[in-house]
Amino acid sequence: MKESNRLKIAIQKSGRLAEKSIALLMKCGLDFDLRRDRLIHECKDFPIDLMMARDDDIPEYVADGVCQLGIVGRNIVEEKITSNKKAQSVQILKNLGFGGCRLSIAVEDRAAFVSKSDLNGLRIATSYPSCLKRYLDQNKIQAQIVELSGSVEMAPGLGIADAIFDLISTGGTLRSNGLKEIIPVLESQAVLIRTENPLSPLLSQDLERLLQRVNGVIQASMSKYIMMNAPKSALSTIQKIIPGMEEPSIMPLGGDSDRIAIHAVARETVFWDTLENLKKAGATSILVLPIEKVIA
Ligand code: PRT
Ligand code: ZN
Repeated sequence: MKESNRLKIAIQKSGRLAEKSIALLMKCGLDFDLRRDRLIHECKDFPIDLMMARDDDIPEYVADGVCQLGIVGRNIVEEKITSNKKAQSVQILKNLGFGGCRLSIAVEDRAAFVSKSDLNGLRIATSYPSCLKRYLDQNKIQAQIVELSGSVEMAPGLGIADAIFDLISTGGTLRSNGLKEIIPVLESQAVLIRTENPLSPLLSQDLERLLQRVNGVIQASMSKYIMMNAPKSALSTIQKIIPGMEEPSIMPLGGDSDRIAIHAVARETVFWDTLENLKKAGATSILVLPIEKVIA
């Protein structure tokens, strides 16, 4: 395939990952004119075009080199890689921190289930037959795979399966269908994928620039800027409490030689209990601020 001098990234046209994929790219400073109902949207200020696709097609587009990049759920990538040799030429570059879910095995609430071996002889409904087959083979379980394209959670109620292997996020769908999760098999979230085909030096350079921005946006979304006042003697305790803290800035507080101001970047989520522990250690006026961009 003839290589253009612009990158192309495939994202889901509509569905659970669509909005967040666009939001991520926009946070990376890419600006698209999305008003018209088109398949391809040109980015105005970066040499990249957006290709709108069904999520199931994205790994193949990237493997074929139709697009060099794609954003899709890890669940889809794993299914395509296990079922289709061609799709193996796709590389996962990065977890993107949204679209979190898991592929799990679930059975009816009333089913007695003690261990994996209880799956032997059951009919398991799924839209992910290759991932399920891999799991069953790896665990030497003999079960029948019932392939369905949707509404998998209804299969036990309809009497066409004894168990299901499907995506779960909150578990609400399972509960409302009288099912319970018994074995989580694969954790998934949206991932950035690239083709393994070599890129021209120009495209490689653009890809590097884009990746640096994606890393910056993801790091910023996980990081917080924390400011507080505290007794000097509490500094080492406070350093242990803040998750993923880098070297803090320490400043004297006017009029009080025993107290200092501490400013620090926490590289992980800051929960309420962290703030409560800081307060217990003597910190006051604690402020936690979002960080918009990070560049190392
Ligand atoms: O049209 P297209 O083919 O592009 O989209 P699609 O309809 O196949 O996919 P879509 O938009 O439903 O999902 C896209 C991706 O979102 C999936 O491939 C996952 O990577 C991710 N994702 C995250 C989910 C869920 N969470 C999720 N909960 N995909 C589906 N679900 C479904 C699940 O199948 C089940 O029916 O939601 C139900 C369970 O949800 P809970 O919250 O009740 O447990
Ligand atoms: Zn789909």
